[in-house]
Amino acid sequence: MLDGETLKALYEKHCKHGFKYSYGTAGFRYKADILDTVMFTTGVLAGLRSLHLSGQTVGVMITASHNPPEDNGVKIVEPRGEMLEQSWEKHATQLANCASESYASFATNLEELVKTLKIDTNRSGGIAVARDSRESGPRLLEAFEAGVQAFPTLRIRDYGILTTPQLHFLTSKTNEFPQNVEKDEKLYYNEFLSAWDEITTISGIEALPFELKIDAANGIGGPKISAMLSQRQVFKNAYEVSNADWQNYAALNYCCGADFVKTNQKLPHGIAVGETFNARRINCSFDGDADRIVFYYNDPQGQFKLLDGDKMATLFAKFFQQLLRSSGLQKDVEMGVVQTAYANGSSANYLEQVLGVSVKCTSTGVKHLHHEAVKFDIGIYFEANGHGTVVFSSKFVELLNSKLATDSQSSPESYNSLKLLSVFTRLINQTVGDALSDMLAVLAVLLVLQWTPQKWDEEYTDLPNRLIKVVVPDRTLFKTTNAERQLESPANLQQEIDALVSKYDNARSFVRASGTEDAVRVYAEAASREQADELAAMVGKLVE
Ligand code: 16G
Ligand code: ZN
Repeated sequence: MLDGETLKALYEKHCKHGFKYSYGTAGFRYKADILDTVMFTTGVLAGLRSLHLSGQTVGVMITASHNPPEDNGVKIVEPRGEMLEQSWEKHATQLANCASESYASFATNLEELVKTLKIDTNRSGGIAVARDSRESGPRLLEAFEAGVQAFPTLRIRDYGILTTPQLHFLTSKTNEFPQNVEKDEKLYYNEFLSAWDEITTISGIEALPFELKIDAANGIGGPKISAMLSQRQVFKNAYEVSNADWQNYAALNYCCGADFVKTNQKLPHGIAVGETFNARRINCSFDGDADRIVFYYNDPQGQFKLLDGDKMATLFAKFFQQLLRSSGLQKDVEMGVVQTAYANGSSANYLEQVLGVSVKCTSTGVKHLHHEAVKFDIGIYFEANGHGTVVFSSKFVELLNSKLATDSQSSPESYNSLKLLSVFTRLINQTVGDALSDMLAVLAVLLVLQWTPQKWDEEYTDLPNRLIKVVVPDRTLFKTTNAERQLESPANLQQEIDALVSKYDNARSFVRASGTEDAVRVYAEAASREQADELAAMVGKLVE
């Protein structure tokens, strides 16, 4: 470990005083100009984490996702690509707050951590770091790297600008693959494109039978999706990337991107609707760091129709259920869908009543959903906002492989289904929700089923819903229970909400404090658009 004098000099160069930080739903996220201290301590903490995990490489992503351009943030990724182990979040928060107080306080806290976590600071370890396209990224990276220098035995690999899921993927491959395999973007593209190639072979297509429009939120997903799709002839002339101006910092997430489309339930800037209805036209929006995606189309009446995370979860559930049946595996494999309170009531109803699939509800944030999803053999998890993926248990993958090895004599239908299931375990980025891989997976399902976006949408009809944001003096007063569906405090507020909800048809509403913004969110759904809007507004008034 670095001597005190040198560490202090680095601290003084990068740290400022007087702020209070908290490692929230997706790491630290604030206005970029107050983040230097946090970046420095996150460098130290990521180093500690790697040393604690016997020197395995830990990932770090500098991003504020769908937030406005002046924000930034940072999150730590576990060696296998998952979110930081929950018990370490408090260490991250504490170290940042001590550093924000004084060097002495920071140094004492660091010493305590090393001691209580029994960390051997002389061993070697590794950090893989990347950032999204924000202007503040390079400055914050510098503060982060200064923090990592606290442990001179650590190697840093700086990947430059990546999407968040690319960083998760490369972190996990760094630990999984031998040293002589180059862990770079090529590895990432090859992984998903080679699975995609099998889909095109199985479906026998030479050209994508969709007109695909991609809104890249003026973020890093734009150049990355182009780099990916341009490698395959099948996409030639079939897609167009809009809002791809990732070097125009101010344009990031502005009037475009997955969050804008989901929240406003309308087309983003830069995506126009054709004059005439085209059943094969499909649009999608990424968020700024390309870990979320939502799809949408305009129906024959010209009406905007959203295909969000719930629609993706239900599409995958239906598809995998069919494949499990036709391959004779449905009795051996447990499939489930994990959602949050934001999932549309109709989607849960469709999954449980129509498909007969088990549904679990967790708190918001990928780490909660992922944790529940890995309990299934096929765990499908999506937040309504488009953040999600599918995870497959190793037991399931082994079963598939052994069936594929022995079942080639069985019916062609069953063998084909086994093959498709196997391809999907490779087409989907299991480490985390990934706009690029999710996009390919959704297109693949539509191709195999020969469905149009409208056909996909017709499986069930969303209940009209409204999400609003209410700024309150102290959002920490809002404490929830039952996977955020009910309030515990402030006292009596839940009863008042329940009383309101009972006045509307088929209605539901809940309130929770945001983990990424200083505000409280109110969600309401009901039988009609007017009722949903009115209910959201009424509950919003109660909360104010
Ligand atoms: C973060 C979460 C996202 C969640 C959102 C909720 C991760 C990687 N990201 O962006 O999943 O939907 O927070 O934001 O977990 P909110 O707490 O402000 O509503
Ligand atoms: Zn994101």
